[in-house]
Amino acid sequence: MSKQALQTLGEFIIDKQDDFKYSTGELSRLISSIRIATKIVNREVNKAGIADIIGNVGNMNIQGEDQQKLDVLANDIFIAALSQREVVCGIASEESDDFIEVKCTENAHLSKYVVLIDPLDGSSNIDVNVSVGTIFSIYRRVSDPGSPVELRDFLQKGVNQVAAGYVVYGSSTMIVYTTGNGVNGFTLDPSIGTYYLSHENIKFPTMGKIYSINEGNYAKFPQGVKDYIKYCQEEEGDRPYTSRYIGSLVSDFHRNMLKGGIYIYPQTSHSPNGKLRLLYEANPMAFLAEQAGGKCSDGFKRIMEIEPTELHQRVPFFCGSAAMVTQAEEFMAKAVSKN
Ligand code: P6P
Repeated sequence: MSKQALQTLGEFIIDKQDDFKYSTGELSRLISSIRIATKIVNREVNKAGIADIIGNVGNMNIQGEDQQKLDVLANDIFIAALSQREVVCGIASEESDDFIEVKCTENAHLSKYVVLIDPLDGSSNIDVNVSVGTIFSIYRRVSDPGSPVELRDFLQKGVNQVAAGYVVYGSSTMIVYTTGNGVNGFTLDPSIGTYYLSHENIKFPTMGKIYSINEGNYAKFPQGVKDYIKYCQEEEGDRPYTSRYIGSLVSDFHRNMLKGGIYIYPQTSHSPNGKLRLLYEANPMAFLAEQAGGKCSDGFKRIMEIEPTELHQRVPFFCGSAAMVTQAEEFMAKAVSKN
């Protein structure tokens, strides 16, 4: 019997159209717009080494980090792709201090969705050819359709997300996303610019043997994290675990989701809220993790229940195989109870 042809992302989006409540095709078009942008960013990331577009442009973004040229370019590509198709009424980006109201087309303000995006996460890895990623999160606007977009359209709890996903520009380029009905991964065939369904209904292994954390910050970690790391390193049962840390959230998350593991970016004595941003890093990754049967918290409570107060607020982040996150939370709780 002939092998069934691999489904393309375009075919998948159409097939799953009816999964979206009150589907009008707008969310499908929104995801297709993101798909187009990822192909353009992929082309630019792949030629970064030779096109002399790496290195800093010299200006800083709101995070106080040097903006890499690709950061700026990726941001522009996603904003252009999303703004010109009347699929969103507002965009918030790691690279932009304030949210952007989309007004460049006549009916953009009638769109019911807003997108929050980290256009090129892990960009400090660009110069050393380590994989980077894009992370996106999609909500329905809460302000009145047709009225100007408001900050409250973006400051929504993660549980309100309509869709979320990431792109990993790695040894192959993949887009992994959810609309609340499981997690599916698509791999790009760059020779024809088509994404094919390669990882259907991805599930986080309940338990794993990989822990991902920047142990260079060990001295600044809360006691509960120090205790959990020591537990992972002990010779007992199926430990010691393996430490794997790429320094690119999307890559560490992706590996852990396929193989089982936990990624932790905790609060430290220098960064009381950790480093990752709630709205366009933690929440979308948490949505994906939970849809794949994993777990995601700030060490104590579910990430997606956190009430946002600022566009670029940071949050401690414990995410991965459910049993491992629960174990880490137990170490956090025990350390607090001892204080
Ligand atoms: P550190 C990249 O800047 C990022 O936001 C994540 O992609 C990555 O996991 C983390 O920061 C790395 O941070 O402090 O360990 O270099």
